[in-house]
Amino acid sequence: MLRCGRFTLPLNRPLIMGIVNVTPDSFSDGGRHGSAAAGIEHAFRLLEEGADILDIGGESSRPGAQPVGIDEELRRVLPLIEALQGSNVPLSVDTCKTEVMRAAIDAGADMINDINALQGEGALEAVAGSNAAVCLMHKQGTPQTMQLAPRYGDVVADVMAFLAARMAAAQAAGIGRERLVVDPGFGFGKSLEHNVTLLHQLDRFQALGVPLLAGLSRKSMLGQITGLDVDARLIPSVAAAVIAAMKGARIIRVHDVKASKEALQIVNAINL
Ligand code: 7PJ
Repeated sequence: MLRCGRFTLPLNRPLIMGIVNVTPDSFSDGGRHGSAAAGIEHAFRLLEEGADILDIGGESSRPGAQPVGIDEELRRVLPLIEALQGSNVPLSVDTCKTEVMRAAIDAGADMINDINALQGEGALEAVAGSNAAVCLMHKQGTPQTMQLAPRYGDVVADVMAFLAARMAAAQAAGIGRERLVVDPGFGFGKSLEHNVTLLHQLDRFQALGVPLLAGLSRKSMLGQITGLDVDARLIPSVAAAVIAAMKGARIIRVHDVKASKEALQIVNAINL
């Protein structure tokens, strides 16, 4: 079970987290959802397709992306939180800014998805004073520089040690384990070999004892393997989602909800 704001989520089967980007420079939708109205429309489509959670993001974290200001990020994200309040699925907000976390939680967000694992000033406290869930993700470096020269001793052990330390920090700040999710952060300061090793050994992360989130949808590792452009990575993305689910991921973060859901129905039927 995951305590997630207004919801308590059963995690006996993998849940689909649908990605709602409200950024003009999003890596894989070219900014087609760059306005609040377009973002809301896209979110409703993902709900119709069967998304179990929506992940609303107002700042692109693709490699090389430029940061956005607090006001601009709030202008992008808050209208969606408000418009989607009645939709009866948990609303996650993808942000690493403490001010955005606070405002999002006040507006009704059920989960904070922080690619910076609450390492920002005041971030632990912003989440601790709520009942929101939080996803603690690993990355090496910053989106501006992370793909230049990623280095690890043992990538799985290093990423697990980081996540264990952030779980301890979160719990020390008063965020109970029942609100924690962890994520190895595919593509965030990782070479193709690192990403492949993490996916191959994803089951090891279950030892951390909290639900595991995996985000592989349309990522460049899939392009490196197949040679396909970002808009043509549906089938590789679904294959990666299936592998992640079979290795124990309990939340799968995807752009293509309908196809992912159909594929995971088969995984669920076989795992029963
Ligand atoms: C992830 C994310 C991920 C979590 C992004 C993209 C880049 N949050 N935000 N995990 N990726 N928790 O979608 O390609 O892998 S943005």
